[in-house]
Amino acid sequence: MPSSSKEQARTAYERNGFYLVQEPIFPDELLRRAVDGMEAIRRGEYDTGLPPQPSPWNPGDDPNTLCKIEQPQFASHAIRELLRYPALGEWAAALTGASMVQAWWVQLLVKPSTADPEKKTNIGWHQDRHYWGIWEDGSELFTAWIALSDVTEESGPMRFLRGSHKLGYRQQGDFYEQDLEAQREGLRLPESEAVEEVAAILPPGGVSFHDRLTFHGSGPNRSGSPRRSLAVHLRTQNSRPVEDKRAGLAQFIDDPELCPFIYGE
Ligand SMILES: O=C(O)CCC(=O)C(=O)O
Repeated sequence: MPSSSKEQARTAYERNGFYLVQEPIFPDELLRRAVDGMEAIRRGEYDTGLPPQPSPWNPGDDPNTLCKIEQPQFASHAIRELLRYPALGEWAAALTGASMVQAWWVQLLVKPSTADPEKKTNIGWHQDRHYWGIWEDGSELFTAWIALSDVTEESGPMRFLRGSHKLGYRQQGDFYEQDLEAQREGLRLPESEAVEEVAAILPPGGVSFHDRLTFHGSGPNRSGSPRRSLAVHLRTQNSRPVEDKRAGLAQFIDDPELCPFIYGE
């Protein structure tokens, strides 16, 4: 990427609290193997010999509910390779100006296509910071959300509230809330801040990046095929676990095989 476009991308990321890379940054063949790896994990097959971490969705669970599996890279060589693909770290560093970027936690997400609201496939409005109390306040933390299927308006794309990262930590929001409209009404954002909702429309291999304070959520998938992604939670050199403890979501950061440094180091 020429340095002038990098600078523009960084300025847009800082202004909006998210950035969409709407062209594939991974080779097709690697994407195909990563999708196969995701499906193997969903069947309980782990080619590394290691299982993922305890997860809300487990092999054999209803395929028509939201599938969320924690640390899938533990269990799949192809997913490990995808995380290490240089363009991912290069984008992460370009947007933040970081000298080091580490992938410290990953979530596999499959949102099935269903018209049944009982299946609870929505993801409620939230700021990731709400779930990341293990990190010292002010730590530079963000997410790369890798699309592994075509993410269209019909497939329940992630939606961002533009500029909401500037509102600071609001101590509101819930990943598991299903009624996004009512929840958004109740967010109690300052009236002076008109926040616009932006859908993260992405091709397979496209990536969206968002700040830990940017409100986001997603509605139902009505596309007829599953929406597949990996949410890769990242940190820069400007981050530290509380009391430097290796606990909770920060427990694996000293293991670069499982939590790779994707830029610098
Ligand atoms: O996949 C979604 O719709 C939301 C994912 C999410 O909350 C995240 O990546 O932080």
